Amino acid sequence: MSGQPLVMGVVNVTPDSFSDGGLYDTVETAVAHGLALLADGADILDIGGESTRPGATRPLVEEELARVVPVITELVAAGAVVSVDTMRAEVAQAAVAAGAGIVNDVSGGLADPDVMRVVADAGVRYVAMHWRAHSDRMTDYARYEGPGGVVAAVRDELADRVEAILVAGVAADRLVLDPGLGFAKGAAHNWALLRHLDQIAALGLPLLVGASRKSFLGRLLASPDGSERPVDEREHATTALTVVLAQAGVWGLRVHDVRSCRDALKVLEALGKDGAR
Ligand code: PMM
Repeated sequence: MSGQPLVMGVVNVTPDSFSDGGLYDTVETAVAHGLALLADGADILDIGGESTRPGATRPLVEEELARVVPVITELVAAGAVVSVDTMRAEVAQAAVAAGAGIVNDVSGGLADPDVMRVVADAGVRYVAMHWRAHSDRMTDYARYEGPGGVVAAVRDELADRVEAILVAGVAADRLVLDPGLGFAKGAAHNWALLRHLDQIAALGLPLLVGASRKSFLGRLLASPDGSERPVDEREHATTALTVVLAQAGVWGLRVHDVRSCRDALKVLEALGKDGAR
């Protein structure tokens, strides 16, 4: 089947996300941002209340609920397809009750296995990302020394998650995988995964990729003195990856700037070069 990737716009209702922490951390600013992303052409809004930047500490579950549920309720009422970015069953449950149609679990069910039960019971879509540990210690786990390196490890660890998720009762046609760029991965690991994404796609499930503004792009674009390009100046590199990933046939792109992503996809469409998914 030919088609363009779905564009998932990021709404981080957090004080401390790496890309936009503190910009949309009230219900009003988060909803306004979500509506702006919708106007820019987002297919899905991904609402998150926990920052996963390296070193981040976790919010209380009550804090996470208070951040995301009112925002989801309002954006669903505005007609958005909403995904909730959470690793907690309690939050996934409340989000689904508020109308979220997708649970985006960066831990792929490892942090709180009950998330898989919530997803199975609700029949919603489940994005399961490759993950090894919470953000306060994930850099300790960025080691891939087995044969095949990071690509084989991510493929095999995701295959294990698929098995557990299906056993938990999630339907295979509800499942999307994500290689988890930047999660227990250094820049070289991210590039290797992007170079060999076909090996992850070979698991036979749709892929979501979140490359937008991540620090491996900041490092790629570093100034001669070695300082990383700031987060808000990584958009052109993000757009270049949008083009490459769309042509690789991914199911979805998780991005902060929906407009530039949508523009790039329009160019591909005009050229008849949409990916196959
Ligand atoms: N990255 C972040 C948060 N959630 N979810 C998925 N599925 N894939 C990702 O790559 C991903 C994610 C971190 O980025 P942010 O702080 O800008 O949200």
